Amino acid sequence: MNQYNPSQIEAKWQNYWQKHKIFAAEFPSDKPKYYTLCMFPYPSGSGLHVGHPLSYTAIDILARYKRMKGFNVLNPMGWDAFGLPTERAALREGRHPATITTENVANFKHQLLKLGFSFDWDREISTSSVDYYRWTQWIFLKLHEKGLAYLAEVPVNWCPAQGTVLANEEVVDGKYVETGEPVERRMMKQWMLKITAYAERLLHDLDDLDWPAGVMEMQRQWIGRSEGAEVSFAIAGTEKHFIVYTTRPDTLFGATYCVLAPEHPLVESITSEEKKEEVLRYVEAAKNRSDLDRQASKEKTGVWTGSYAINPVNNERIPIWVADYVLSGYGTGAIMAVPAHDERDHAFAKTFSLPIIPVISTPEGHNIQEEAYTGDGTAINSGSFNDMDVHTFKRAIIEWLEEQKLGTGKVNYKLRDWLFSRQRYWGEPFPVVHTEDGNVHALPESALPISLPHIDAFKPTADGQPPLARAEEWLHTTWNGQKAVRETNTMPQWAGSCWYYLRYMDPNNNLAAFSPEAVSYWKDVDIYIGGVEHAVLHLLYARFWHKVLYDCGLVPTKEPFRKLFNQGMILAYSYRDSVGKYYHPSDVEKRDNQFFVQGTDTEVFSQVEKMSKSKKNTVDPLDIVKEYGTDTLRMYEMFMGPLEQVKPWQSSGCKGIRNFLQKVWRLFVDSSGQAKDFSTANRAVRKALHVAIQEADQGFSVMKFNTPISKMMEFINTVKGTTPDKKTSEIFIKILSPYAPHIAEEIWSLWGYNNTLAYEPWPIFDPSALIEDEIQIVIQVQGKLRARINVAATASKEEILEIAKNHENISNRLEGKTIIKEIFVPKKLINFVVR
Ligand code: ANZ
Repeated sequence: MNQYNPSQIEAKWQNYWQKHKIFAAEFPSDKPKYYTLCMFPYPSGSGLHVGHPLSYTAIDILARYKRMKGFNVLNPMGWDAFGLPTERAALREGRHPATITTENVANFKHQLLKLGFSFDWDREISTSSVDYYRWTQWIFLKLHEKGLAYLAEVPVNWCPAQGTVLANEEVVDGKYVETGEPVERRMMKQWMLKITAYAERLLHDLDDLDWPAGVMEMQRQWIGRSEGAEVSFAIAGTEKHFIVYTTRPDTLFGATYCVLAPEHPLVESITSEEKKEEVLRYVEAAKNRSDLDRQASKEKTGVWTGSYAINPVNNERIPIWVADYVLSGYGTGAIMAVPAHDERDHAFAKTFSLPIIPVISTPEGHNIQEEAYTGDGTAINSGSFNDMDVHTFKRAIIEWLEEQKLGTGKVNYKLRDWLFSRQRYWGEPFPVVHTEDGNVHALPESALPISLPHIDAFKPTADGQPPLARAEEWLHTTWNGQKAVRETNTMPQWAGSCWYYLRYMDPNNNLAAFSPEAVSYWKDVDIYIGGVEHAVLHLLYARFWHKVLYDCGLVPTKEPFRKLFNQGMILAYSYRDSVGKYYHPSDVEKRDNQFFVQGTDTEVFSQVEKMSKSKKNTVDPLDIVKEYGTDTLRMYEMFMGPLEQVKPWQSSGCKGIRNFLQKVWRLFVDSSGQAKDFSTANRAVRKALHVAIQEADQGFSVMKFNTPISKMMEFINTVKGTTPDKKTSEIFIKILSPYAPHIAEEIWSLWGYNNTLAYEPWPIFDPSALIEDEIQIVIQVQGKLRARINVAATASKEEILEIAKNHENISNRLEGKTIIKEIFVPKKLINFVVR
């Protein structure tokens, strides 16, 4: 075997690792733990593309490094296997979601095994397996026990074509993002989780996390804490009043009208006879608009109710309007409008010619009739509060409102409770029954698991019941002797991923979700890597469940993921003709710097885009493995650029890495496939080696993997084709091993080692190796050359003088004399002038 032959080497080592369970995490263990985690994949029908291994490779390299550093590493993999896309595929293909899931998982696993990741496959989990989801149901019971799960009639996004409700994030412009099918608003009885009870902690505990600033900011925005006041407005000529929420109580004197949300309970009773028809029509129309839509819309619409409110600070009568830019689900569903200082109110006031009165001083030249002023300033037109700065004013007016019993200070959150049920089949059944008397009962733990029954029709029933209503036998049960039916909604896909990192700690436990011993050893995830698209939902939901489990005394840490890293997306070149049709890159040729469909005159244009089947630009990692080998694929993914950067894939870029690995091979392996003889130590080579160790060490602390690879390349160039000494060679193979583990294991074994190098101690960086080669210094006495000395290039003046004075040719000339001058020319010369 004189050639570097990755396909042979790689299969051999992958089998070896599997067979000997080399990467099984120890438990119990005396070693310190390190828990690395990639966001587990959704096993879709299209398999992995070269974007997936990016984060897996980075985590794998880190996991391998930590093992060599003496940690007991937990590096697991599993499947986020429930969910709507599989159910849709099942409908399309006329097959069962369970069958499709099994097939897709097998395909994903086959691909992952070929990529040489050091996962502990004995800990593999799947959220759709009953051994897993019985514990998801168990956690639901905990939530229910704590009053954090409840049924409520809520407005939902109902997609008639899919026959299910959708999450807010799944609806854009009134359409289901996956299919473009229309979505309407409906009131439905749904399971809700009270995530709002954790709003303050979810916000506060962000401060202790080592997460990307952008992700934390997105969570802060999503939680949306604001401080302000609730203020009571009387309705003129009645005994009634309503309460508004405002973050700017300091602008109360500038309120020139009020607005109720169309859904506000007072709308009907305060609307005057003449206005009734118009108002009702408006309220009806608003029903079909989503909150997002209502907020985003620049055009302001609304209707006057015919009634007036009394502004509590100046007793002015101001009109009460109904408008859909005020949402019923936020604050109190009613506002005081201050057009001078709020952009939305300003736009509305302009549309309906309502007065705009400034109450905060504006900068020179600002025309308040043309544009709202939202900045700071001092109070004007505000009675006895005039001249106060806004911050003092805010505190003072809240105090005054509280004294007058007209209002109170108030903190609000944008965060809403989590709509936790779906009218779908392929999800976790709720451990809940409904008895004939209309009561709802959470089942006891002993009733778990509630298995998902096998049914073949996944569309909701004709009367709008979820598909599980068809599972007659499963559906009917009893509760304390009473007839009962099971809950037919299922949990959303987010449920399974809320706690999977805990199950990996103790995946085969069938008496508990995880043992207290396992969780007290593994604690939390040391580093979690995944796409930034999960910045809010998954990461917020998982944090919420973790905190509930913490409150139940079931986990020892307040937060699940100590450090988070977002890898950048890998894009790919796609080719499209002038009418928008995509072509596979292999069907495209380049002529005169232009691209054409092979053998035709149809010009195509190249673009860098997200990889997708429809754009024909996905690259299968196994194709790269076939052509170049897994080690090359792994290293190229890391060498493309900083891990967090978005970058385009170029298969041809693998050639450089492949050449590098070929050089490594030839350096250590002779033409008969035997390890070459080592040579003697060389200072320059040792320096290049330690530069590479240093760069690798620093890289691991910040997830930087491209520059360490270039230092390894520099090492190979410095070596210039002669095998270094034994120690240097072994250290080099060790630092290469996390990146290109197969070739490293092979060379290691050619050196006669029988064991994997996965647990060999990681080399220790030696800063002295970086010291430049020595320099020569000329020493004179009375201007005459008397000696030459070699010193380290970094030696100080004092050190050099010391060495010079002790040199035998010098010391005898200085003896009995007095040095009157020491002439020192750095890096060159010393001249002692004596008397
Ligand atoms: C008067 C005012 C004057 C306001 C001003 C702002 C600026 P955040 O920060 O998002 O909490 N608001 C209150 N409830 C609302 C609802 N249900 N739908 C739409 N808007 C609502 O914003 C709170 C501000 O948004 C509140 O403060 C209120 O307008 C509006 F110069 O009150 B403000």
